[in-house]
Amino acid sequence: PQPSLATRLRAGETIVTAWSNLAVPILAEVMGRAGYPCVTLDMQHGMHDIASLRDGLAAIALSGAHRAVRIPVGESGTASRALDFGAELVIAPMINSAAEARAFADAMKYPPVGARSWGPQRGAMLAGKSPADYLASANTELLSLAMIETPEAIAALDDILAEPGIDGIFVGPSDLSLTLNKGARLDPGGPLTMAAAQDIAARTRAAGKIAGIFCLEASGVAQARDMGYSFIAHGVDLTLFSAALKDTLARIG
Ligand code: 3PY
Ligand code: MG
Repeated sequence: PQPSLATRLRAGETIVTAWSNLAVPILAEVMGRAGYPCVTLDMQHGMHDIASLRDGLAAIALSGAHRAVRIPVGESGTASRALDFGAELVIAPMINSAAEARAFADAMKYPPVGARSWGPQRGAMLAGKSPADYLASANTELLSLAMIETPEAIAALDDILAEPGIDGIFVGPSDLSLTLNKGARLDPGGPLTMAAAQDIAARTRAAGKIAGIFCLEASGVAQARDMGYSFIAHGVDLTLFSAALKDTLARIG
């Protein structure tokens, strides 16, 4: 069988994930079939709900790509459901303290690391695992990434990284720029944001954990990889579809 997402990331591979906003399971599958090694279903700013998560995760599995989910702010219970439905990696937005990281980790990991409740029938089915095999591998194979997108989170970063149930972080450069600039402007590719991203990657790698980031521009992917990021999001279905339509209309003339 294909190596797990956790195995690939821990081996140092760079994984670029497509970003599914439109909550159309077939589109998520199409992104996987196009060659993305991973597809992330976004429940925070994207339109996914529990039903599209259920069907979207199955559709991604059909494409052979890895399955990731971003949950809404403060919804640790949804992190457990995403895992139960077959997510291999969950991103939690706006984690600003060790306590918030621990609440997320508790939902992601079975005892003794956390307090996740048992019931992963669908997740085990998509992973092709028996309940016993699923339990034996879940805490190490299913990854929890805490989003770092405020100065408070940067100040708490070492404590967040010290949480045993947190496998890594994921930088949101838009919110990070908005909060670093105290709401004055969005500047996700600006020097202040990029310097913070560089520092966050270095501290995360020093802690032996996975560094992830969202890239708005394709050119940002190589830059992020050079900073030490290995789980990199680029390519939003809504944006890509709109650009392709405009391109087609332009070529019709
Ligand atoms: C951000 O840039 O703030 C994000 O959350 C990216 O999705
Ligand atoms: Mg954000």
